[in-house]
Amino acid sequence: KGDSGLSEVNLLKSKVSALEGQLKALQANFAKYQKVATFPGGRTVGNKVFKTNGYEGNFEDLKQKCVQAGGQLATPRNAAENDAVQKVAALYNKSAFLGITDLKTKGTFKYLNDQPITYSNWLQGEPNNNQGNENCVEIFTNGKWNDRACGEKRLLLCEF
Ligand code: GMH
Ligand code: CA
Repeated sequence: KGDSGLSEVNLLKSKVSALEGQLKALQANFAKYQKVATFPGGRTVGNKVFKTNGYEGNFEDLKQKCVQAGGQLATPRNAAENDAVQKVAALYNKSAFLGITDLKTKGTFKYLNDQPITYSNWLQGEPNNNQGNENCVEIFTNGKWNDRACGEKRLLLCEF
Protein backbone atom coordinates (compact mmCIF):
# COMPACT_ATOMS: atom_id res chain seq x y z
CA LYS A 1 0.00 0.00 0.00
CA GLY A 2 3.01 2.29 0.51
CA ASP A 3 3.85 2.73 -3.17
CA SER A 4 0.31 2.98 -4.42
CA GLY A 5 -0.36 5.59 -1.70
CA LEU A 6 2.53 7.70 -2.99
CA SER A 7 1.44 7.49 -6.61
CA GLU A 8 -2.09 8.45 -5.58
CA VAL A 9 -0.68 11.57 -3.91
CA ASN A 10 1.30 12.38 -7.06
CA LEU A 11 -1.78 11.87 -9.21
CA LEU A 12 -3.78 14.24 -7.00
CA LYS A 13 -0.96 16.81 -7.12
CA SER A 14 -1.01 16.84 -10.90
CA LYS A 15 -4.81 17.13 -10.91
CA VAL A 16 -4.72 20.08 -8.49
CA SER A 17 -2.05 21.71 -10.63
CA ALA A 18 -4.17 21.25 -13.77
CA LEU A 19 -7.22 22.72 -11.99
CA GLU A 20 -5.16 25.71 -10.83
CA GLY A 21 -4.24 26.41 -14.44
CA GLN A 22 -7.83 26.06 -15.59
CA LEU A 23 -9.04 28.35 -12.77
CA LYS A 24 -6.54 31.03 -13.73
CA ALA A 25 -7.66 30.88 -17.37
CA LEU A 26 -11.33 31.01 -16.31
CA GLN A 27 -10.69 34.04 -14.05
CA ALA A 28 -9.00 35.90 -16.91
CA ASN A 29 -11.84 35.08 -19.28
CA PHE A 30 -14.44 36.07 -16.64
CA ALA A 31 -12.72 39.45 -16.22
CA LYS A 32 -12.99 39.96 -19.98
CA TYR A 33 -16.73 39.21 -20.01
CA GLN A 34 -17.30 41.56 -17.09
CA LYS A 35 -15.89 44.30 -19.32
CA VAL A 36 -18.10 43.19 -22.20
CA ALA A 37 -21.20 43.17 -19.96
CA THR A 38 -20.56 46.67 -18.65
CA PHE A 39 -19.53 48.41 -21.85
CA PRO A 40 -20.99 50.94 -22.14
CA GLY A 41 -24.41 50.74 -20.45
CA GLY A 42 -23.66 48.43 -17.53
CA ARG A 43 -22.31 48.59 -13.98
CA THR A 44 -21.47 45.90 -11.44
CA VAL A 45 -21.85 45.99 -7.67
CA GLY A 46 -20.49 42.79 -6.15
CA ASN A 47 -22.00 39.95 -8.15
CA LYS A 48 -24.91 42.06 -9.39
CA VAL A 49 -24.89 43.49 -12.93
CA PHE A 50 -27.11 46.46 -13.88
CA LYS A 51 -27.62 46.92 -17.62
CA THR A 52 -29.67 48.84 -20.15
CA ASN A 53 -30.03 48.29 -23.87
CA GLY A 54 -31.51 51.77 -24.46
CA TYR A 55 -35.07 50.48 -24.94
CA GLU A 56 -37.98 52.48 -23.53
CA GLY A 57 -41.40 51.14 -22.55
CA ASN A 58 -44.06 51.07 -19.85
CA PHE A 59 -43.55 49.23 -16.57
CA GLU A 60 -45.13 45.90 -17.61
CA ASP A 61 -43.22 45.90 -20.90
CA LEU A 62 -39.90 46.60 -19.17
CA LYS A 63 -40.59 44.06 -16.40
CA GLN A 64 -41.32 41.36 -18.95
CA LYS A 65 -38.26 42.17 -21.06
CA CYS A 66 -35.92 41.89 -18.06
CA VAL A 67 -37.40 38.51 -17.05
CA GLN A 68 -37.24 37.29 -20.66
CA ALA A 69 -33.52 38.16 -20.64
CA GLY A 70 -33.02 36.10 -17.48
CA GLY A 71 -32.94 39.00 -15.03
CA GLN A 72 -35.40 41.38 -13.42
CA LEU A 73 -36.00 45.13 -13.26
CA ALA A 74 -33.19 46.97 -11.49
CA THR A 75 -33.79 46.95 -7.74
CA PRO A 76 -31.18 48.97 -5.85
CA ARG A 77 -31.07 47.68 -2.27
CA ASN A 78 -28.43 50.06 -0.91
CA ALA A 79 -26.60 53.31 -1.75
CA ALA A 80 -23.85 51.56 -3.73
CA GLU A 81 -26.39 49.80 -5.95
CA ASN A 82 -28.39 53.03 -6.32
CA ASP A 83 -25.22 54.85 -7.44
CA ALA A 84 -24.60 52.17 -10.09
CA VAL A 85 -28.18 52.41 -11.42
CA GLN A 86 -27.97 56.23 -11.37
CA LYS A 87 -24.77 56.15 -13.46
CA VAL A 88 -26.40 54.00 -16.15
CA ALA A 89 -29.49 56.25 -16.25
CA ALA A 90 -27.25 59.34 -16.44
CA LEU A 91 -25.27 57.82 -19.32
CA TYR A 92 -28.51 57.65 -21.34
CA ASN A 93 -29.91 60.87 -19.84
CA LYS A 94 -33.20 59.05 -19.13
CA SER A 95 -35.21 58.06 -16.06
CA ALA A 96 -35.71 54.30 -15.56
CA PHE A 97 -38.39 52.26 -13.81
CA LEU A 98 -37.25 50.23 -10.79
CA GLY A 99 -38.49 46.80 -9.68
CA ILE A 100 -40.61 48.37 -6.93
CA THR A 101 -44.37 49.14 -6.86
CA ASP A 102 -47.28 49.66 -4.51
CA LEU A 103 -49.71 48.07 -6.98
CA LYS A 104 -50.82 45.35 -4.50
CA THR A 105 -50.58 47.38 -1.31
CA LYS A 106 -51.40 51.01 -2.08
CA GLY A 107 -49.15 53.30 -0.09
CA THR A 108 -46.64 50.59 0.82
CA PHE A 109 -43.92 50.12 -1.79
CA LYS A 110 -42.68 46.56 -2.22
CA TYR A 111 -40.12 44.62 -4.26
CA LEU A 112 -41.39 42.39 -7.07
CA ASN A 113 -41.13 39.45 -4.62
CA ASP A 114 -43.79 41.22 -2.47
CA GLN A 115 -41.35 42.04 0.35
CA PRO A 116 -41.51 45.63 1.70
CA ILE A 117 -38.59 47.81 0.61
CA THR A 118 -35.70 48.18 3.06
CA TYR A 119 -33.87 50.98 1.21
CA SER A 120 -35.24 54.06 -0.59
CA ASN A 121 -33.92 57.29 -2.06
CA TRP A 122 -37.07 59.37 -2.55
CA LEU A 123 -36.81 62.92 -3.80
CA GLN A 124 -38.09 65.32 -1.16
CA GLY A 125 -41.91 65.37 -1.30
CA GLU A 126 -42.14 61.90 -2.91
CA PRO A 127 -43.89 59.54 -3.10
CA ASN A 128 -46.93 61.80 -3.58
CA ASN A 129 -49.25 59.51 -5.58
CA ASN A 130 -49.99 62.43 -7.89
CA GLN A 131 -53.57 62.25 -9.26
CA GLY A 132 -53.98 59.04 -7.25
CA ASN A 133 -52.32 57.10 -10.05
CA GLU A 134 -48.64 56.61 -9.24
CA ASN A 135 -47.80 53.02 -8.32
CA CYS A 136 -44.42 52.61 -10.03
CA VAL A 137 -41.02 54.13 -9.18
CA GLU A 138 -38.70 55.98 -11.52
CA ILE A 139 -35.07 56.80 -10.73
CA PHE A 140 -33.95 60.16 -12.10
CA THR A 141 -30.52 60.74 -13.63
CA ASN A 142 -29.48 62.27 -10.28
CA GLY A 143 -30.35 59.01 -8.49
CA LYS A 144 -33.44 60.31 -6.67
CA TRP A 145 -36.73 58.36 -6.78
CA ASN A 146 -40.22 59.50 -7.75
CA ASP A 147 -43.46 57.52 -7.84
CA ARG A 148 -44.90 57.68 -11.35
CA ALA A 149 -47.80 56.22 -13.36
CA CYS A 150 -46.84 52.72 -14.55
CA GLY A 151 -48.13 53.46 -18.06
CA GLU A 152 -45.45 56.08 -18.69
CA LYS A 153 -42.49 55.05 -20.83
CA ARG A 154 -39.11 54.89 -19.17
CA LEU A 155 -35.65 53.43 -19.81
CA LEU A 156 -35.19 49.66 -19.57
CA LEU A 157 -32.69 48.92 -16.81
CA CYS A 158 -32.34 45.32 -15.68
CA GLU A 159 -30.27 43.54 -13.05
CA PHE A 160 -28.67 40.12 -13.44
C1 GMH B 1 -46.91 67.04 -8.87
C2 GMH B 1 -46.10 68.06 -8.08
C3 GMH B 1 -44.67 68.11 -8.61
C4 GMH B 1 -44.07 66.71 -8.64
C5 GMH B 1 -44.95 65.78 -9.44
C6 GMH B 1 -44.43 64.35 -9.45
C7 GMH B 1 -45.20 63.48 -10.38
O1 GMH B 1 -47.10 67.49 -10.17
O2 GMH B 1 -46.11 67.66 -6.72
O3 GMH B 1 -43.88 68.93 -7.78
O4 GMH B 1 -42.78 66.77 -9.23
O5 GMH B 1 -46.25 65.77 -8.87
O6 GMH B 1 -44.46 63.81 -8.15
O7 GMH B 1 -44.82 62.14 -10.24
CA1 CA C 1 -44.71 61.37 -7.82
